Amino acid sequence: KQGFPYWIMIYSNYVPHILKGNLRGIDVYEGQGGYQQLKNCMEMKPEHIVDTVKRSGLRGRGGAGFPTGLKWSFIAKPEGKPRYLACNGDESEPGTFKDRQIFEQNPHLLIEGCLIAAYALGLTACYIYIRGEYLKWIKMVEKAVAEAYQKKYVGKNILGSGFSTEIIIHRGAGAYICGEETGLINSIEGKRPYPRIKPPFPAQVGLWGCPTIINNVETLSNIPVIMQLGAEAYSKIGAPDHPGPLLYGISGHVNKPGVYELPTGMKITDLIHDVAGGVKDGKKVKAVIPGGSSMPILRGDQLDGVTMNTDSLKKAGTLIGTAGLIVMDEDTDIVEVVGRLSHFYHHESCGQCTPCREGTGWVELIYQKFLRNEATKRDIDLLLDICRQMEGKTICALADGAAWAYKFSIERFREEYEKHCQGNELQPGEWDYKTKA
Ligand code: L3W
Ligand code: SF4
Repeated sequence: KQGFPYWIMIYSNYVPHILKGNLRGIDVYEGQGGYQQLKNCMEMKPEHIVDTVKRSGLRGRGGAGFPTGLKWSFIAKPEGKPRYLACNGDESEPGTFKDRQIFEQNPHLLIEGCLIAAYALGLTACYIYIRGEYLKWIKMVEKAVAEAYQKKYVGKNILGSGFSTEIIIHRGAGAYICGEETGLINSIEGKRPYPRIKPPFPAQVGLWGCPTIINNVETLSNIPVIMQLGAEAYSKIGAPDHPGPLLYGISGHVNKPGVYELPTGMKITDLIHDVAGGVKDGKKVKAVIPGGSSMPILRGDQLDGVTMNTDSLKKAGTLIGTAGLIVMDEDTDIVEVVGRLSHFYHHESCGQCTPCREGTGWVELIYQKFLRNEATKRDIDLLLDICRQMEGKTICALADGAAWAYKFSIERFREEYEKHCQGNELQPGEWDYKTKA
């Protein structure tokens, strides 16, 4: 909202596709050509839709950046079993707040995306899973779904096509782990949201043992856009390795925090200085986390020329995640920031895997020691060792994301950790981790 007139001034040649202003009411949405793509798709062969999404180059917007068309093509089609869609709107990653803009401004775009996916993949029902704290947005989406039912876009024999599917809204209850796709499946099934071991992937064995496609809210909202523009035109928006419109959520020490829709591949420095109005009080950037708290942190002096797409971010040593940029100014205490995150990961760990359950708790205690200025340099290496024990050794990516937050902040800001150790020498007999390991 805050950024809308601002970026349009700078990037006047970019026409928004997703956040086009308030299209909440179905009449307004239809007035702008809404649900036309669903009608067109129902005249097409389902395989053609899957192929179009594949050729568009769309990658998942929920964190992993997995190619959407490829995921759709993995769906198993066992005889006699229904297939489902689960739309992941359990937006909970620190620094990520873009899906709620879609719920608020353009919920019918998401619903149309779900319905096109349902038709293309022959799905019996679509579950839209929304985090419990988003009560205001849940009500908005509920209203939009009721409108879509009334107009016969959802339900039995949609628009007389013979195709039927249902949309069910499911509320979360406040746990981050419900956003992990298999935790989300368990949650919808009414179970404790413990992530499941993969494989089998949900596309083979998902809700109630049936094939289930799980896509993020923003990913599904891109589907009508692809069908309207065509795969070729869509693939030319933004960076070729990661094309399309992207919702950048910019927070932290910037003058104009907010959600901005722009093409992928924007320079991080342009996003901070032009789009988000620069750093508060003219200060310098010390650090940026580019895609939600689980993605590796970058130093301010690493940002030159880095753009928001898979290849460029990989080269810089990080990932795009949810494109939620957390900007930190020169006065930020990185140890304090990561210490705060250590509390988050410990609190949100579901506790199934020992390295995650014990590791996140142990790490939080060590950060508390740093923040009391009681840590020694040995604790820095101890943190790195715990990260090694956590990473790649658990059922889901929560432990990896946590380990990355600690590990990369040490690798890239070791001097900040050492500052918290000043004056605290190793006691005689205390094991010097670095020299003995
Ligand atoms: C069938 C195969 N399907 C992969 C599917 C898989 C999933 C997708 C990506 O984590 C990210 C993570 C976190 N047959 C398949 C297959 N798939 N191979 O492709 O899979 P994966 O494992 O790379 O990622 P993931 O487990 O889904 C998601 C990051 O998100 N993150 C952010 C979370 C926060 C939000 C939010 O608030 N909106 O999303 C948290 O850590 O780092 O990279 O669908 O089934 N052979
Ligand atoms: Fe649970 Fe952590 Fe294991 Fe994920 S890694 S399943 S959150 S204990």
